[in-house]
Order: sequence, then structure tokens, then C-alpha cells
Amino acid sequence: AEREAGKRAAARAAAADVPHGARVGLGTGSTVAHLLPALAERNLDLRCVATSPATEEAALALGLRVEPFSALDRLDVAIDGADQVDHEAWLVKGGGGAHTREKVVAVAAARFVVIVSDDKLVERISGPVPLELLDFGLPATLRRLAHAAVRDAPRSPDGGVIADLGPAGTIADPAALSAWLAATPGVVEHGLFPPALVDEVVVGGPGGVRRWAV
Ligand code: DER
Repeated sequence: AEREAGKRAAARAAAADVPHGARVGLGTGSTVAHLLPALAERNLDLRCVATSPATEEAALALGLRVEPFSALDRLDVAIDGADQVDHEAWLVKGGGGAHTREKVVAVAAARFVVIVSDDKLVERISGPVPLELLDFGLPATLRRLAHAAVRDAPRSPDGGVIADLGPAGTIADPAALSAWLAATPGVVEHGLFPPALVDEVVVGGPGGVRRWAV
């Protein structure tokens, strides 16, 4: 209950900053589920891009205007959750398997705001790291990745296979792992988001909401 209250507080604080008429990237997950009604009730005349069918469906049901990400080539702000946020603002994302579209939306936005309950804060990020893999040549890609396990979850809306690169445990050099994954053929996208991508982390906890300008 406390975690949910933290998610809701962080989401509502982020929603309060969104200006009228903004072009907004909507992330995916249970924290974003609190963001959507907070945005809808303000009647801001937003143009939204969703990062998953689940977010799109929920946003439309609330009366938000959702457009395909072909109608806009930039966004004013993207707001999304995270599975882990470390002290440098490295993120691990992809718990919901939506990290490919989430990263495309985050980099297209002038501001990327992460909303989390405080249980997501960690000193150092740890594995496993979510991946989206091309279906073509999957066994060969998995062999090269050595410790990747395919999820039995549904495919990504773009047809990729969602997997998790273990082992669990602290990631000593997130930049090096991020670069290696980005350079591995067959890996469509990985769930490591660098601090350079993050503008603000809004943290909801028992003491209220803390804003961290990265
Ligand atoms: O899958 C994702 O990247 C989600 O944003 C996830 O990281 C956060 O999900 P939650 O808000 O349900 O914890």
C-alpha cells in the first residue's frame, strides 16, 4: 500500500508539471497507470504517444488524445517508470517488456522524467537486464549472449522476443555493458538507460515527493 501511494504521489507530481498543449510520451507500467488519470483530469489538450498497447488502451479510455509515433517527430516531455534507479541515475527498465519503444520515446523528448516509488532506488544497478531480440537467428544470438533467458511473455508489438540477460548481481560497468549490448547483432534494444538521457527523477515515498534534477 505504501509503495502504491509512493507511485501515485510521484505520478501526480510529474503530471502537475505538464503544460497545456504539450506533446507527451507516455511510458508503461503500474506507476504510469497513476500518471494517466492525473493527466486526463487536467484537460490539458495534450498530444500523446504511447509506448505499449496497454498504455494506449488506458489513455484512450481516459479520453487522452493518443497518436501514432509517426505523426510527431519530437516530444516536449516523456514520463515513464523504472525498475531500478541508481545513485548516478542509471536506469534498468523493461520489467514490462516495453523498453524498446520507451527508449525511442525518451530520446525523442526534450525532457525525460522518471517516476518511481522509493523502493526502486538502489546504490548500483543489478541484473538481469531486459532485452528485445530479433526473432531471426534467435538461438545463435542467445548462444552469443551466453546468459540470456527468453521470457514466456508475449512478443513485443514490434515482433521482437523479450529476454533477460543474467546473471543477477551488481553491474560493475553499466556503460561498457550498454555499449556491448548495443553492438551485439540480434539485440534490438536493452533496458539500460544512461544518466545522460534522464532529466529528472521524481521519487514518491512515505515522507512525500522528492524531485531529483539529474
Ligand atoms: O517496463 C518498464 O520499463 C516499466 O517502465 C517498468 O520499468 C516500471 O514499471 P512499474 O512502474 O510497474 O514498476
